[in-house]
Amino acid sequence: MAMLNFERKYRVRGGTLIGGDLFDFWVGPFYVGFFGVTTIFFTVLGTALILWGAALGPTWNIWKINIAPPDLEYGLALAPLKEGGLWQLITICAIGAFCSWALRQVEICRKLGIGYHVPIAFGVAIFAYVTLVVIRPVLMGAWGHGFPYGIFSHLDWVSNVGYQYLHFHYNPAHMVAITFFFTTALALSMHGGLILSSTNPHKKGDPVRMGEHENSFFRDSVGYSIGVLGIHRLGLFLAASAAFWSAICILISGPFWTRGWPEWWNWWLELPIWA
Ligand code: UQ2
Repeated sequence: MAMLNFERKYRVRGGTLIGGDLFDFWVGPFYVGFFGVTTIFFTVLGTALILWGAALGPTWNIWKINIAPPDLEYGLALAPLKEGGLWQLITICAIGAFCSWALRQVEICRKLGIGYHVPIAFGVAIFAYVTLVVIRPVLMGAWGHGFPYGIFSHLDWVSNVGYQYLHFHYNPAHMVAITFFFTTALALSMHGGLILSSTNPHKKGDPVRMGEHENSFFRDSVGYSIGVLGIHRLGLFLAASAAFWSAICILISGPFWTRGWPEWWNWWLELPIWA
């Protein structure tokens, strides 16, 4: 499996963004590259720092381990390691690993001569994470506004920050994000269902059905087919939009709106047409 014959054809030299030929090789099925090395570096260092933070106590209970950001009093300064400094270093490692991974995807795209859709899509997820732990904390003036690294602790953070704005479901960008998440699930289930159904003809031994049957199903049922390429454009748009509006909904909470989100809708009641 490690050396299918198509791999020999596509394992071409070049396309690297940095370092020339230095790390331009494969280990088993994996492309390495300069950014493969930096991914490993940040991942190993970040994981080691998480383990160190966990070892500082008070628990090894996997659900309760917590590595908290610095207190708000530290503002945007570096904090001592045991008082949020570890969180700051782990955040740097996480961003370093995520960006390295995206750039490694770019190098692979360049080798294959294909578009950059995958790294761009992954970049939206990175943007959502960076919004939570860098952009919003910087706009609010303290690293302490980042979320803590821990299973229960990050859930508590989401709940507490939500209640701070009284009722987060009234946040208009949150509404848009949720709508995109639901529509992504709808589109993906329709697509997965359609492909599996056309690949499974009723009679055993019949040839599998392709695009024309797929188009016909939706023409017959809802009067419209978006097409075999179009469904993937729609899927990428819906999923990237879900992540993008998630980032926007938390970004505007604090830096641009500090009161409860239900109150935001007063603009509707205050329209001059009601006077
Ligand atoms: C489709 C098509 C596919 C698909 C799907 C559709 C042949 C294999 C799922 C149907 C999609 C439609 C009608 C758009 C739905 C719109 C939203 C916003 C959910 O037509 O082409 O290709 O997988």
